[in-house]
Amino acid sequence: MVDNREGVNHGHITGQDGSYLADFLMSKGYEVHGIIRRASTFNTSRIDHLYGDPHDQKVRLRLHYGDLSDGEQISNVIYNIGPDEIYHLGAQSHVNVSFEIPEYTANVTAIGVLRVLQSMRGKGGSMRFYQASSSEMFGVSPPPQNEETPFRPRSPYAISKVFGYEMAKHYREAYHLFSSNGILFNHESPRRGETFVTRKITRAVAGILSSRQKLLYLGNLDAKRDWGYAPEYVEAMWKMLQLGEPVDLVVGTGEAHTVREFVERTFSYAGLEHTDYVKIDSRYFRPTETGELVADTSKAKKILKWSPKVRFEELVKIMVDADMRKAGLQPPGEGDEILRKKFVNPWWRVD
Ligand code: F7E
Repeated sequence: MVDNREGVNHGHITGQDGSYLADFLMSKGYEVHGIIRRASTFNTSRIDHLYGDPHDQKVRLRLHYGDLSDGEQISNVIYNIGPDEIYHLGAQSHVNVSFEIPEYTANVTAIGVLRVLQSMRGKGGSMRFYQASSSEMFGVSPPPQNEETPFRPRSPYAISKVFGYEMAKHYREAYHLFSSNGILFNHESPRRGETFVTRKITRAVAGILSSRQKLLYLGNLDAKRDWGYAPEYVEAMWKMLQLGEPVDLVVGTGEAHTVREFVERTFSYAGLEHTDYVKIDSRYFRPTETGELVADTSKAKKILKWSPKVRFEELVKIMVDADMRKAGLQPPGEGDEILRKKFVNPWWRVD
């Protein structure tokens, strides 16, 4: 256990990865500071189980208001806390939405990284920085993709992520910051946002079974992705910052499946016939799609000694069980069983 260490989990502490990372770091004894955006509705449901009364001196999770579009505030927070580690997970992270709001996406997802790096540089010291880079950056480069694969991004989101990646590298080379890029392929969980395709599908199944939803509208069923289980990926993030040197690493499962396969597995696990419920709606097609994205994780296996335990079909079951439970239904339970077998003492709250 590491005591008295601080980790700023920047930006998306309220998101899927931020909430798991907060679980993980707190289980390691870290004091965690997260930046949250002001909203008129509560947006902290994923971290409520970690949050205590801020008047209590022993509370090890602190939240600060801030926004990646506001460099001064980011700089103040970093200056005042002086963290040991910064995990930069904040972004406008929805690829399809980035076609609708490209300027906002570039401001937050691209320039946001620069704002954090500049603040770190200004503060000085030996902070370590993790940049949430994305497999989307590979775009139409043929699979499998590794650290040497050229970026051929296909969306404002992916282009913004390439900027962030290059900046993280630039600050490492120019100013010797400990700055690492984790190039993560898709990673999912019951905490995944409801508009990403996996969660949209598993939630729809629970909605159909509980008569709250009739049909599921989707876009490109032929898209192929490398889907892993999110808690395992935040461990890889942390491991990257414990290395002797900063690195850029690809993190994924090495196995790709189509959206259609995800649909088929999800519906059949829940005892439904997908052809009765799934319809295609062109609004979910993107103006440009990536090619097949599949990770070549040889470098991560060697350097990090990291390899994922949860495979595609298991991920489906874990997500369906959780969504059925949330809908007040009794799940088949195979997902729960997989979790019990593979993770004896999970450090995260199992949903
Ligand atoms: O789409 C297809 C869609 O939105 C996956 C983000 O975390 O991972 C994520 O980006 C695939 C695409 O994730 C629907 O066309 C079909 O090919 O779940 P997604 P994403 O775009 O791969 C990367 C690594 C990130 O960095 C991102 O931040 O599914 N698809 N029908 C659909 N996608 C959505 N969302 N909705 C549909 O109805």
